[in-house]
Amino acid sequence: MNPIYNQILQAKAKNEKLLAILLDPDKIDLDSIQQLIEKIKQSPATHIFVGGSIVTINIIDELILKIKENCHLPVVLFPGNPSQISNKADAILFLSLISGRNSDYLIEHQVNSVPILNKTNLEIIPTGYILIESGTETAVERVSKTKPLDKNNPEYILQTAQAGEMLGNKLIYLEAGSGARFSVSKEIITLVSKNIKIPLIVGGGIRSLSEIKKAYNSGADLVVIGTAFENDINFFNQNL
Ligand code: 1GP
Repeated sequence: MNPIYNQILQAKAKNEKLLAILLDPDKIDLDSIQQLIEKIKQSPATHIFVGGSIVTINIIDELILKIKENCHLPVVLFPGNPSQISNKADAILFLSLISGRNSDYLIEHQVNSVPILNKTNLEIIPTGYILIESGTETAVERVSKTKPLDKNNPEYILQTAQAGEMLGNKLIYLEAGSGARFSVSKEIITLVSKNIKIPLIVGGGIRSLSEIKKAYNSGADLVVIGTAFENDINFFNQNL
């Protein structure tokens, strides 16, 4: 039961770091998907996340089927709203935007997605999603109409993460936002990772292999890379 989450827990216990490549269906050209998948297979990625804040073209099912035909990595949905749920994936990060105070993203979308989820076999991984200020307004902020947490108040960020853990979330995701100017600082990652027991995901604005390493060394269990790989499919050609 819960194979994907258990694999994340086992990796954390062994201090093996995980890497997810985030594919935003809006930015994928299905005609060149083969080449993209080959690059993912050559990369150190352990997971593929699929989703985005605004997905306008509904190609999620098709995209996941193409990935599954060619690659064995687990596909995990990272949905911006219930329309992005696909039963072709393996699991879903069941996100609650606990940094915000917009009830739609705290509980409403989750309630609305239950009838859809009940028709799937997706592994559901409850995830406390925390948006942190990163220099400019990001899509998550715009779409969710919530304010990110102040990066200069790490104690409050930690308190939010701990509340997420106490509520029963299985993962905490520290998010600077896609294409963020500043990724989550090593001080914040260190503070949160040392003071929660559940695995920690970090993403947003990570653009170099040294930044990935920095996040790992600070205590991130899984790092998410979206924009950097979108902009350059040879991003992982160097060794981690
Ligand atoms: C966004 O954390 C992810 O939700 C990835 O961000 O696109 O900046 O890598 P980037």
